[in-house]
Amino acid sequence: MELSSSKSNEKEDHRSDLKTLDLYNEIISTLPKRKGWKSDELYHYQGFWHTFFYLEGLLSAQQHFKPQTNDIILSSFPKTGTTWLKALSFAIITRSSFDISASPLLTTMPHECVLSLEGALAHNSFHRNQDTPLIGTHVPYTSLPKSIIDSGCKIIYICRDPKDTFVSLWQFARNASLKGVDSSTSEDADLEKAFELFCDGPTYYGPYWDHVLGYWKARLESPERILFLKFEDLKKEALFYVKKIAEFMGYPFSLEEEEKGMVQKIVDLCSFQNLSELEVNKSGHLHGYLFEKKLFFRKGETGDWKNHLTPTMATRLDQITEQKLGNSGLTFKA
Ligand code: PAP
Repeated sequence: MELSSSKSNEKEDHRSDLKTLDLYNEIISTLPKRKGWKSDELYHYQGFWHTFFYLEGLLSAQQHFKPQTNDIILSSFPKTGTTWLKALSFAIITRSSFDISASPLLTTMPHECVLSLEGALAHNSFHRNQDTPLIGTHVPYTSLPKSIIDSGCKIIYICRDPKDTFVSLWQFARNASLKGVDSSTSEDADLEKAFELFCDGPTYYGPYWDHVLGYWKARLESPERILFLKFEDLKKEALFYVKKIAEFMGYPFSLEEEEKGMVQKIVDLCSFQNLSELEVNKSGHLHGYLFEKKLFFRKGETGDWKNHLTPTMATRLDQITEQKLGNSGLTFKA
């Protein structure tokens, strides 16, 4: 009896899931779209460009996601330090449950420790790992589910010099294409074409500058709710920022922990050198995705744009940054 009723509930759920997907398809089909630099179509929704998969997830999150009050949202534009921020935040939060030598980060990729709101979570009916309050997202501030804004849960945003962000994104897309993630031709992954699209806006979650500005403005209004970080600062002063992240999240280090070198241990555990050398991050694919995990660990440096962009390209990106962020007080000066 119990079994059959739960089976019929499952059937009901499945039917309503399918109906909802139909509805999302219908909404998405009405949106302006254009081709991205790979073969995917990008859809323009609430001022930003999205791929179908993540947009479906976003629509679902906007409709269904219910945060817990202690949730902490780790937000970023792609390739600005998401994996690093996830690793650091996860290590900070779990340090009292696991010795560093037994950290789940040694056996689980950061993206699998902290799931994505519009990715893995949305596409799995928001089934949560109750052990962690951390949720990752690339969703722009103005498109975050109202439930997240209303709940007042904390948000940590990380951004990065747009020149390095673009190069990292381009390299990732290019390498993913070469490994057969899609059948795009080399022309599709062409640097100049990718560059033009990045500058104009139609790139995953772009325009980049509007994404950053959305969180920057929100942070100016609610500094107690939003912590705004830069990849470059984290590189320069990791210890300082790890302490800052821990305090902001409500997991500050005790004096005793500091004396025992806990902050440094977390910095070391989550360093590019350490994470990129772990077998779990070197081999296999991200669970549920076609991406190889190693693609998320390329160089982990600042200033790699100098090896890829022409001076004209660099100047153009700097000019757009100046024009878009000029009055905001936010800069990416070295
Ligand atoms: P995502 O948004 O798709 O998850 P994200 O993690 O933000 O990607 O970006 C990957 C970049 O972070 C890569 O930069 P690069 O292409 O310039 O090398 C990657 O190497 C870098 N990265 C990943 N882990 C770390 C880390 N622990 N420390 C510093 N940089 C890192």
